[in-house]
Amino acid sequence: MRTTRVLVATFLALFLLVSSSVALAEDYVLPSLREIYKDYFHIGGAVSVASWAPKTLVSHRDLIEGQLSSVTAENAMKPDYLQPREGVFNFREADNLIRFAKEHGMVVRGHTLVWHAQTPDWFFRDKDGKLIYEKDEITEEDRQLVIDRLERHIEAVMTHFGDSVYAWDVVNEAVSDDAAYILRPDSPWYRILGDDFIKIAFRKAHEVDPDAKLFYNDYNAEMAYKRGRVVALLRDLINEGVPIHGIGIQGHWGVNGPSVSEIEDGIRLYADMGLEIHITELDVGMDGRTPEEQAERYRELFELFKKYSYAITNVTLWGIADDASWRSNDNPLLFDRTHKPKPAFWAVVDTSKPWHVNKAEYTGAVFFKNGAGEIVGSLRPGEYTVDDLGFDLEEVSRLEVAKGHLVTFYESKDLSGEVWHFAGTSEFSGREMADRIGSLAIRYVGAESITLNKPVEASAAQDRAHRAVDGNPITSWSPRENPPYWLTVDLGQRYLLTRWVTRLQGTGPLMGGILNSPLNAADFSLQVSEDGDDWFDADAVTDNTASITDRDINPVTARYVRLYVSRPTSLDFNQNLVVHEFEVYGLPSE
Ligand code: 9MR
Repeated sequence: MRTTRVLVATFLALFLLVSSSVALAEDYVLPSLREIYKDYFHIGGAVSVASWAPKTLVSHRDLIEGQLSSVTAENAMKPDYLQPREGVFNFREADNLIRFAKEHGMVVRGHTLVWHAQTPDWFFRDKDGKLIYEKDEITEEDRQLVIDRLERHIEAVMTHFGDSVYAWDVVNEAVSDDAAYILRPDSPWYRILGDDFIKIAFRKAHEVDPDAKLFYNDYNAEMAYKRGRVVALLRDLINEGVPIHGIGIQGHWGVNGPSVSEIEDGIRLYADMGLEIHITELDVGMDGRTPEEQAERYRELFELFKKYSYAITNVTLWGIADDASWRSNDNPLLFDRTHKPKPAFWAVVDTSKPWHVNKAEYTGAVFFKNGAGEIVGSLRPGEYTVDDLGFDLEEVSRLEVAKGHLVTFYESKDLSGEVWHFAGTSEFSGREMADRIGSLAIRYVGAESITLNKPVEASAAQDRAHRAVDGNPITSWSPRENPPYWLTVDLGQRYLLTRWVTRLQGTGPLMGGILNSPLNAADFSLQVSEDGDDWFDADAVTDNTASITDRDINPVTARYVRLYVSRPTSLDFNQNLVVHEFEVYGLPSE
């Protein structure tokens, strides 16, 4: 109880601080990740400038300018683009990017000098035009020819760009996915030069530009199945005095994996070797999950990156918006196809709060609409008197309150007297109310469920009932006989309830986190009570198949809440209910 009071006091104090700077939110300015992360690391993005790819430098320019402090050419600095034929260089598109970066005070990561892919054949042909790596016998002359080309490419490219490129992926993706080999055996570089090509490349790069930061870049470099081989390679290079400064962890991930702890183990490993770390190609595919789940995943990842920001100095996304991503079908980026910020973007804006709270602080937490459904006004969290709303309350006939928020109207101008609470979407008669309202407050209700670890009582499977409120998405309460089933939580004091969430069978490890399933609870309600005896429905869900339900309710005061399940699945013959979490959100009520 005491903790709750303290929390509420802290919340109110923060709230008052925020409210002094609130304004009408309609004209919101998109926050800039570059600014938000400037004390942690560069925020980068892969940009396409190559003539055969959609040019995001043009089509996504506003976002690139607004969000990034680092850019990487998605294709235009790869060997096939820069030197399509021996001695014929094409720097034009890359130079455009460099010019753009200079104009905007951004750094440039160079990607990539040596790779098995996107490298033209001529690098590997002997003087008779035969592919050297296909020959039965590779002569010393063949090897020397390839080494010369490798070195000449590095020299020409790095000399051309000079200090305009601050870090280079010198070698890309050389390590094998197969435990039988350290290095990928199918790479033409490896087939001709063996292990040597990596050392030769780094030494040459350092010779050409001793100030450039030189990186080894790879996918899955953080993952347990592969990182042992990457570490072995890097150790070898370091022990031999090869100039290498950092590891590029690409970060082509998904909502389902790899786990944050696996990534953290990888990051720690490289940080402990004294290497600088760049996350070079971050994108997080949906894996069939919801945008909210993708947001939560991005939030966790950026929290992790901040924790290791002593070693991580650049976090580059592999693109800007989902319409121009190499994994476009999996919508892996922070902006959607129409270039609007996604929940994932808002999650990254401040990793200490849920995405929807960050969003509401910028775009508005309450939208006031008229009879035609047009927005009359919108307000950020804060306190207001009716006189300084900037719009006419009488025109309003509908309220839309952002998830997790509560708007309270007060009779008098100093937030006192009779009160009216609203959450979610509600009808609101501005014409009737305008005369009765003096002030209003818009609050964020809190990130923590008020059922968390509170005492529970269940109709069945009592010994496991606490698992529905333990905050652990893996464990569950799972009664199997004689529905209806119910689970009561004693909140310990009265709360004003605004929202409830259920995480059902489909969210669990056995179901692999799917969106919908007939095995999810079908008919159930949130019941509330002041005394634990008289109950009524605060909200009811019917014919549900969703794995997660997340619902705003008309604010209601209660000391006890109950999840009441009348149909445990959509299948008549199946009575098995699985509830991983039963969450309720609200503010302590006096
Ligand atoms: O995003 C790049 C895509 O436009 C190219 O068609 C592709 C060709 O290989 O390369 C993509 O970028 C890759 C990067 O250079 C290295 N790591 C994996 C990236 C995604 O495939």
